[in-house]
Parts: sequence; C-alpha cells; structure tokens
Amino acid sequence: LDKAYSFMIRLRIAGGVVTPKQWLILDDIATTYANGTLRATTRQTFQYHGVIKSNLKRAMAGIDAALLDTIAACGDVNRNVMAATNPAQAGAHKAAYQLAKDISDTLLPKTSAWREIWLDGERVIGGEEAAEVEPVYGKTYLPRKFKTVVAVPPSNEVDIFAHDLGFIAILDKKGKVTGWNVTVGGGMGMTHGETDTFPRTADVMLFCEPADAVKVAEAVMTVQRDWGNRKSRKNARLKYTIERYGLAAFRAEVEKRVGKRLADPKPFKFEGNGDRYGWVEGEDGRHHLTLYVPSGRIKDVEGGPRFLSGLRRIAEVHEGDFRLTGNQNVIIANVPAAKRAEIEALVDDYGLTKGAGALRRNSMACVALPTCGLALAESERYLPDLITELEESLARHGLAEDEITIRMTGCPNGCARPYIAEIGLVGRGPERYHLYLGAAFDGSRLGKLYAEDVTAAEIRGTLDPLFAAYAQGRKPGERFGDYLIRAGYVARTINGPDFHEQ
Ligand code: SRM
Ligand code: SF4
Repeated sequence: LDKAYSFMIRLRIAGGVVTPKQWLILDDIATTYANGTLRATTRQTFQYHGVIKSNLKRAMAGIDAALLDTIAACGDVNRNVMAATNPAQAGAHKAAYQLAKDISDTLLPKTSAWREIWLDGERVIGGEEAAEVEPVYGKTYLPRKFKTVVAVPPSNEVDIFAHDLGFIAILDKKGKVTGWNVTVGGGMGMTHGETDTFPRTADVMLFCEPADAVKVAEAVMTVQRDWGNRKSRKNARLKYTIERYGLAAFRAEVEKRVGKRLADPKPFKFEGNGDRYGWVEGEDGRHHLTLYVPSGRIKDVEGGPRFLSGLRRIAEVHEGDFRLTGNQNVIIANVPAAKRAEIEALVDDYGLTKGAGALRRNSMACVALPTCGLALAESERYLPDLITELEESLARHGLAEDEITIRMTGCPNGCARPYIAEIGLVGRGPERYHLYLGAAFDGSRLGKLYAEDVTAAEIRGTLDPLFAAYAQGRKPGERFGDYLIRAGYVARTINGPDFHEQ
C-alpha cells in the first residue's frame, strides 16, 4: 500500500474573479477530494488542503473542467496576478482586471507539462527544446518567485508595496484610467536572525501609458531574470536586486528594454489596505456585497456561519460573479437590483458575516499549522481568539470602533503581510511571536520590532498600555501606527535595509 501523502493545491485565478458555475465545481472538489474547505488566500485565489495523492489527478481534472489551472501558482515564475476589486468603480476595475489578465497571460510559462502530467495530455516538447517554448523564461526560469499586482486608488486592498511589481491606476476626473504608476521591489519574506534578509516596501518607479503596461511588466521581469541573485535564494527576490543596483540603474535598463524613456510617477493617494464590507452600488447600478470570511476559510461551522453551503446555494442562483479579495474575503459581485433581496435572504439564512468588529475586519492570518510545514507557531487557528481578547481591551479604552490593522503569521515568511500591518505578529516558536508596530494604515510603511518573543499570554498585556496611550494622546484622525512613532514607542522604518535597526 502506498503511504497516504496529503497535498495542498493552489489555483491560479488572475484578479480573483470566479463565475458561479466555476464556484460550484470548485466547491465539489473541496468536498469530494479535499478536506471539505476552500481556502481563500492573501493573493486572491483558492487553496485546497488535505488532498491525498490518489485524488490529485481527479482534483486537477475537476479544476480543468472549471476552465482553471494551477500553472505558475507556485515556483520561480510570475505568480497569480492580483487586481483591485473595487466594485464601486466599475470602469477602473475593468481596466485593472484586464491588465492583470493580460500580464498573467503574457508572463505565463508556455510549457505543456501541466496538461501532460495531470490530464494525460500528449507530450509536446521538453528538455533541450524548452528554451524555444519559453521565450520569456528560457531554460532557467527566474531566480525566485515573482509577484505582480494592479491597484486602483484610493484602495490599496492588493497591498501594492508588498509585491515585486505593481501598477497603480492613475484616474482622470471621470474615474477613467489614463495610465499606470509602476512600482518595483516590494516583498515580505525574511529569516529570523539574518539581517541581510528583510521585508521591503516597493519603490514607485515611473509612469506608463496603458499601451505600454504589459511591455513594462515583461521588461521588469526579464531584468530581474538577468540581474537577480542566482547564488543565494535568500537574497534572490527583486527587492534585493533593486538594493544592489539602485532604482535609477534598474529603471534605465527597463526603459532600454521597453525601447523608450518613460515618464516620472504621477501623484496618487491610498487610504487603506483593507476591504469595504457590506453592500455597495457601483457606477453601473449593479450591487456588490463584500463578506468577511474569517481567515478566508470557507467552511461550515456548527452553530456558526455556514460559508461553504451558503456560498454554494448563492452560486446556484447568482447571475453575476464572485471576487476574491487580497484580504481573504469574498465579494458577491454584479448582483442586479432585482436579485439583491434574494441574495440578502440567503446570506442571512446561512449566517454569513457582512462585517465584524473593527479590529477583526482589519485582520489577516496565514494558514500556518497544521498544514504549513514552515510554521513555527499557530496563526489562522489562534488569531480569532486573540482578537476577542484585544477587542475587550480596545473597548475599555473607547477604541472599539477604531480601524487598526492586525496581521499574524506562523513564521517570518510573511504570507499575511504582517510587516505592513499596524500590529504585526510573527511566529518564533510554539506560542511565541515577535511583535512589530508602527506600520502605516495604508500599507506604505513597514513596522519595527517592538517586543521579542512575546508569549501568547503576554500579547494583550503588552498592547493594552499602548491602546490606553493612543486613546489619550492621539491627534484627531491620527492612526495607531503613526501615533506610536510620534509618541516614541517605535522608530520609523524608512525601508527594508533599516527594518532591523532599533
Ligand atoms: Fe506564502 C511559502 C501560504 C502568500 C511569502 N506560503 C508558503 C507555503 C507554500 C509554505 C511552503 O513553502 O511549504 C505556504 C503554504 C501553507 C499551507 O499550508 O497552505 C504558504 N502564502 C501562503 C498563503 C496561502 C497564505 C494565506 O494564508 O493566504 C498565501 C497564498 C498566496 C497565493 O495565493 O499565491 C501566501 N506568501 C504569501 C505572501 C503574501 C503576498 O504575496 O502578498 C508572501 C509575502 C510576500 C512575498 O512574497 O514577499 C508569502 N510564502 C512566502 C515565502 C517567503 C518568500 C520570500 O521571499 O522569502 C515562502 C517560503 C519560500 O518561498 O521559500 C512562502
Ligand atoms: Fe506557512 Fe510561514 Fe507562510 Fe504562515 S507565513 S503560511 S507559517 S510559510
């Protein structure tokens, strides 16, 4: 008998858009071949957990039947491309989604291996000929993973500063996209105790016209392909390439490959990196409902919300689409006015949450234990209880309705982007976390290590005096992260290289 190896499967869903028909197939796979849950990730796609080896091929065939795949969801390639969901800004969303799709298609490896392996497709080409079929990647692909996102201000829901490559929509007065600011060199992962590894917020490098955007994406990725560090995987991401060569030299090489000089970035403003919950009506008269899904885990909870069966039931009657957000939530999008009451009734019947307390709705936790082999501490299974404790503390200081971002990860890889949350908790060992504070609410500034190896039992006690001081001492409208810097609790992090300095 073969051992019962169990696998995680990650899908590629550019821009996080899923049709109701696809949803129903994905739900079937979750209940038939996985652990009965769909896990919305921090990068707008789904993961399945607990797929045993003998079910892998069947699950992949199901994914193919949904006209989806898992190509480039992992590996040293351009990963799932994220796009702003912005349901209220229909025109800008369309442009952002289209750009995400175009970049995803252009930078997708052309190999037929996925079909060959999983769907018993005919072997087309391989080995020596690989370079011919991989015009962008060649035989050696990229030095490391590469992540691309598209944002539409004022929302930074895709966390543009955490990614290798980003496009920020520049809008005219009517909300039309006139072009894109291009960001480069963001990333979260680091290793505890190794200060030559660090998270970094992306630089805003240049502005490009819509017609040049895909060419710019390809140029940025190929410069990283050629200039990136292939000797040390720990220093191979684009953020380290930018640090080594400098932004000016990197930009010059990108412009050379695009074949023209490009303009300097244009002004833009982000207001936050969270989601807007509840119903919103778009410019086009369509209705959109953002649901808060705790840690993106779509499952049925006994006596609690039944996300799995509820969203399945909704998919059976829904005429629009679903959108996964970069905050692990789900939007029931493009609901015609006449259908809104029916959807609303189903949401109520199944106890789906349209919101939560202010801290919880601004929270994210990575998967961590029990499935992540790299986890040093709990995250998804622990953060909800910690938030309950912290909410009591916040309420005592009159801060129950204040929006503060909190994120937890089970290790320093930073899968829930903790270093750009105002409260960042990063696993060190069982029930031990480093506490980072002072990041910006809009995700544009990294936090700083405030307390080392705080035990789970100590977290509330460590934060409570800071909540008290914030409630007393803040200026009107001042954010928690900004206050902690002004009041001297933590130093401001300029960017990656000074992240570890106290
Ligand atoms: Fe991640 C590795 C889960 C977003 C940085 N990440 C992993 C693995 C595959 C563990 C492994 O290599 O064995 C985790 C699977 C756990 C499990 O049991 O499912 C994992 N990462 C996740 C997800 C599911 C977290 C979540 O709770 O939603 C996210 C899936 C994204 C997706 O849909 O594609 C996820 N990972 C991220 C992000 C956030 C982002 O991209 O916006 C980051 C930080 C940004 C960045 O890349 O810098 C991130 N994951 C990492 C790293 C560190 C990379 C680095 O540069 O150091 C690793 C480890 C590695 O690559 O060596 C990693
Ligand atoms: Fe696993 Fe670490 Fe990523 Fe959490 S941050 S999912 S523990 S790799």
